[in-house]
Amino acid sequence: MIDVYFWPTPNGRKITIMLEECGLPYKIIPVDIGAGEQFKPDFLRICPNNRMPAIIDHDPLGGGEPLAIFESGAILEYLAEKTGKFLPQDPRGKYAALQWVHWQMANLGPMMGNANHFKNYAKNIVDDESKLEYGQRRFIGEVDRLAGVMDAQLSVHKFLAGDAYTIADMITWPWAMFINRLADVEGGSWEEYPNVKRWVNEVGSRDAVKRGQKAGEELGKKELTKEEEEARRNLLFNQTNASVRKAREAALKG
Ligand SMILES: N[C@@H](CCC(=O)N[C@@H](CS)C(=O)NCC(=O)O)C(=O)O
Repeated sequence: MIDVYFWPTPNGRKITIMLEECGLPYKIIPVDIGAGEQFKPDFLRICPNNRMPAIIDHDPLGGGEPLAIFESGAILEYLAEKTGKFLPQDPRGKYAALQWVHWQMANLGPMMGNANHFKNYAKNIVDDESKLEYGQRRFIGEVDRLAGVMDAQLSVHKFLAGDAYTIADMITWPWAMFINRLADVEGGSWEEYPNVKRWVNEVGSRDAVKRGQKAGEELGKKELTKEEEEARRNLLFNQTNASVRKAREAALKG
């Protein structure tokens, strides 16, 4: 059994999609990131970065004690190695996929996260919206560029790593499915990225992807009051070493 420390966000869904694709049994352990559960000592002992997702595999590859892993890219690589699925074994095929896994982790995810922040959240935080203009331009421009990079790749290949569906597609899809809404200032158009659109629909039509996307969705559906929303913003968008030190020290004491 694999415990998945999870909240229904794009990074969380990468893991449920892969587990569904592999048919591995798993149990969702909710980590309500808006309520601060990512700072609980039990979670920090698994994930020192206070971010979900993370997993504990109770029947790990190589045997022995349960194995804890954080960072979605490392988790997907591990699950691919454990099952022998969705990551080719030959060096060319393997690195064709892994380069896109790292591209998603280092580029698409962080840039879309920041574009989303500046476009949709930051206006509730700053006193003067004109202060957001540079951040919006910078991150929306980067998302547009990255969507173009993906589109070029998908104009000559069926999937990101070539002919085969791999963890590169699973790690990228939960973000790329809404890239049209973040890649331009108006938002909403797929016109510039027809090949990404084709691939989003194709990957999204897989039964395992649909199940992985739906898993745990009820967790994020609670209606919040204005005060609760503000408290969540304060918690999520004001983190520093000093603000998280106490939680980290408590976790280390164990
Ligand atoms: N690079 C990490 C990113 C994880 C991440 O940013 N998770 C967010 C939710 S999507 C989180 O846990 N946020 C909690 C917080 O900001 O305190 C991964 O891919 O696993």
